[in-house]
Amino acid sequence: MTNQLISDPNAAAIADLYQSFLANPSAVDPGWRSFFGDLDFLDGYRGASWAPRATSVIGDDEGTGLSEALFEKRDSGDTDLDEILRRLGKQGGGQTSAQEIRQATLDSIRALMLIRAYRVRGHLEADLDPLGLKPIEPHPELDPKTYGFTERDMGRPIFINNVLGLETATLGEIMKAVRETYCDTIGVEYMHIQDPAQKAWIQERIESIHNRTDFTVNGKRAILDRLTAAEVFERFLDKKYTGTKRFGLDGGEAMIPALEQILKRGGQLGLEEVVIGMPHRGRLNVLANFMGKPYTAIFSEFQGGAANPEDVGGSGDVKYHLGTSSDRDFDDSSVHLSLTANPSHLEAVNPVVVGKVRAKQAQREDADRTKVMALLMHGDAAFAGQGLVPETLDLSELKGYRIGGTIHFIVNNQIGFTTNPVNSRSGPYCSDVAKMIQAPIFHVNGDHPEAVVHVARVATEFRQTFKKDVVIDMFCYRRYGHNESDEPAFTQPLMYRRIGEHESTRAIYAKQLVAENVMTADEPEQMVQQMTGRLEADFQAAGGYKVNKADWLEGAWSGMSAVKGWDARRGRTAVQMKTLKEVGKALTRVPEGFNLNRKIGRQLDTKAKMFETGEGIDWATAEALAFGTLLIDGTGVRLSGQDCNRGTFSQRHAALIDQETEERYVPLNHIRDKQAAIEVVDSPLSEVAVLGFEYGFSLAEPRALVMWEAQFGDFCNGAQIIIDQFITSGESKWLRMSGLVMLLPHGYEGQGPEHSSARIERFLQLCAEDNLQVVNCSTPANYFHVLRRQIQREFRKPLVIFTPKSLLRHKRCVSKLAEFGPGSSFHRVMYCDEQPCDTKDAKQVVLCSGKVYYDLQAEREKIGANQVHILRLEQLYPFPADALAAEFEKYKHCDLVWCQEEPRNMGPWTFVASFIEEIAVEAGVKNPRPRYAGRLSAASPATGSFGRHQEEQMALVDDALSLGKKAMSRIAARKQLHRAKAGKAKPPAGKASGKTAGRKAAGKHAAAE
Ligand SMILES: Cc1ncc(C[n+]2csc(CCOP(=O)(O)OP(=O)(O)O)c2C)c(N)n1
Ligand SMILES: [Mg+2]
Repeated sequence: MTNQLISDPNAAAIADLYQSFLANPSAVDPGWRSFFGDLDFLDGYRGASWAPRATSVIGDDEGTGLSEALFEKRDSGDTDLDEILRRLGKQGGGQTSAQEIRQATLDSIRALMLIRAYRVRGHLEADLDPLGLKPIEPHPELDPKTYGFTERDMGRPIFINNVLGLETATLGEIMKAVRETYCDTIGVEYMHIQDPAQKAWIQERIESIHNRTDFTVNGKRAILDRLTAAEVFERFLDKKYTGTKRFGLDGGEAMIPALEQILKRGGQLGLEEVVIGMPHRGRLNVLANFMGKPYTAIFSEFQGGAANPEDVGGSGDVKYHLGTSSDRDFDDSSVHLSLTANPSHLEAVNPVVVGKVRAKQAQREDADRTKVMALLMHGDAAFAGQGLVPETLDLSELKGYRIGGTIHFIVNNQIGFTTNPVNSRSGPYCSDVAKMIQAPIFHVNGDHPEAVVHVARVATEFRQTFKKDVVIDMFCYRRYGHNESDEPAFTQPLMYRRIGEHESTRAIYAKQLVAENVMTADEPEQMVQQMTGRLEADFQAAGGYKVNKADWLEGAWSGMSAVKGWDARRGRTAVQMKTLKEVGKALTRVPEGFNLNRKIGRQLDTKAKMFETGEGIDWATAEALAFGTLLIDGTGVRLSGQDCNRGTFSQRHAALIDQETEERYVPLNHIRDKQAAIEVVDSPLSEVAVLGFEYGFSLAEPRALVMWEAQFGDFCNGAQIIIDQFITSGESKWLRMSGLVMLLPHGYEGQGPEHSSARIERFLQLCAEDNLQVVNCSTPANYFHVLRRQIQREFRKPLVIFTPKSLLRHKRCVSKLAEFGPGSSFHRVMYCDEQPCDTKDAKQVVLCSGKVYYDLQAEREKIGANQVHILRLEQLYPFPADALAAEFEKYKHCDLVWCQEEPRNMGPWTFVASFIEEIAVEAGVKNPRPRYAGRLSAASPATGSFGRHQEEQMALVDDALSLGKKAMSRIAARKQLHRAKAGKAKPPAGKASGKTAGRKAAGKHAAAE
């Protein structure tokens, strides 16, 4: 059915039809049924309340059907009916005819359809673009004619049952109300929200006041004051540092009074802290005019001054990436602000901010999430284009990640560098993606600062009321090029001609205030002079500005200190046996009446035995011991990742599930009465947003063990921006420590190219200046210690752990309980407890890391390669030079081999080779250059064929255990492979020959080149 039907000359019949529909929907034909059914607002009025209301809300269940209401009134003989009918145009009272009721019903249906259309699509005719680049196209659904109204109908009162706050209104009045509310300088999108209370709240909030706030004189002056500060600051920078990049806010100045409003209104509604994330655009302005960073500090940075004292080190960052924090006081409240440092990568900071907020809410015991809020600013092109935006939005309502809503502020300058909106998004608005979480969206014209401040106020109230994300999309323009040295007319000549002729927001608003007699004609200019004078004075002072205190290790971080030296840094990780057993008990205890899965029950029995005998502690139990012992010490533990409660390999079972009720029981939260809590969160299927969130959490909470686990390690490249731009470089760039742990399942087990490698080589390539810790533990006990070590020192460093898959259930990959107990610690280098021969009789030392150790050990036993000793590098970075040097003392007479499962261009080889050689040279090892034994260089990390995998694995283990072989270069190995392919030679080790690799390698001289 289309709207034309309602304008049919015989449309009065529709009213009859509607009566029939109300009485019995199936009495009308399906087309009409669906038409009336779509009028959900009419459905909403069924009921019996005739009481006056402030405003009726479409979709509200309490109202009365229009025609029913009219009939009810007539039948009840209610005297008010005469009054209504009089207003509806019937003169003289008397019994109302069916014809009149029909006409009134039809008018009402048409009017309500029209009002609804404005609520849904009014934004399409709103005056949003300050530049007026495109004419506003009339939308047919917003035209009264579409509903059968004509000019003649403008003055007739129509019964609208308190919709728009009016019982009856003429079409003229209705049009005025809906156009002011929905088509002025604010366009609202909210009818996609399914929650009736949220929808109703917005409707009432904006319709009752025609979507505008009447600001007081003081309010108006305050808005102009903030606009003046914003504009003059940019102009001043432009004059003093012409051509220097500052990514000015020019054209979007109304953001500054809007942010001010968010804080002020937020403070009144209980807000104590705001964590901010924002891109380059207008950042200096936000720092100076919103966060209160001293102008002198900013000028000093423009003049080449450092943002931190020299002695704290670090590489620093450009000024429009730096974070800062401050306190702002309003009336009776004080709000703490912290702007999160961010990289160039647009939108990458979003999940980091959200994670920080989550941690801070816990610290402030902000159970209803009113005290701490995230405020994210965005560019239009970035918000529409970057995948991190929806991935982060997706976290907003999830139990393990929610923060009670973020306010998003888009500086929609209608351009992204040189890209026009038509090339940067498919949908009509840059904000469309936010509809996926049913966030309300307020589009607003940035040249109307009162409207911008008004929507900031409504958005803040919405967030504080419903604890949900909300979006402000401020249409504005960018007065200059992308940065101040770009020429925008190369690519957008017409737009920039228009901008060139366009007065600034401040100037326009100043004129308005003068016209409204809020101030005298020369006051705006006096405000400009005053601001310029202040900046000039601070500019003069900037030369002598010295940062005397580094902005770090404050607040939650106080008591922490910078790391000194490269020694073992073991921390005290050993735990009393009594405590270990206490945790063990909790791990195997289930509440009375809990319906445990039978297989899990058997696993718990096995676990109980481990603690009884003190033997055979497996990987998952060691991990649980690390968590449990930290919890007892009062350290919170948080782990999130895909399916991480169960564990990808069904090894963890952090939560037990009742088989009848699906209730969850987390044994580690029931160790003893007073303990910290563990939160294990099954994450959505995102890497980058979830890792960013956990990184953010770790920035704000140094005293919890915070971990992210990849489903398989190779998926972590989906989060590469967070790894490269934050985790590995954040401390150096921004002096921000993080103790985040990444658990990355890794290991060659024949599962194909995508489930074998967590790309050890990439992490090692990122290692420098003590920025990361990279470990590949081979025993449960060492894993336990490295997890605990993360909390037991006074500094924090991100920790990357390559975690095992098959070793989770490997008979030999177990530890004794004593290895967790008094006297134990993390080992960076490990040798075998039982060596097959005396060190003096050894001929070869095979160095390796991780799972391949067990393959080497088994094969060595099998073939009796007793003159081969094996050393495991448990920590790859910081490279354990001192520990390895101590080991080499005993093996100076031996050949050195590096064995790995990964192809030669991957895994640790290229990283460790030179370290090993340098240390061996220093230690006086006779032949210090290690020989490579592993897979040949490869484009794909692993083969897809299980058979070929096994052959390769056997070949590389054989190769490592073979004595006296000469090292083979990559080129030589490649040549040999080519010859083998041509049938002229044996393939080199690490490449399957096509038949099972030989077992007689040990002690023999395998063919080299
Ligand atoms: C992930 C990412 N890709 C590319 C860039 C390069 N870049 C910097 S600003 C910009 C345009 C951003 O446009 P918009 O989001 O509209 O912000 P505006 O500069 O207009 O305020 C681009 C493409 C970047 N910084 N980050
Ligand atoms: Mg833009």
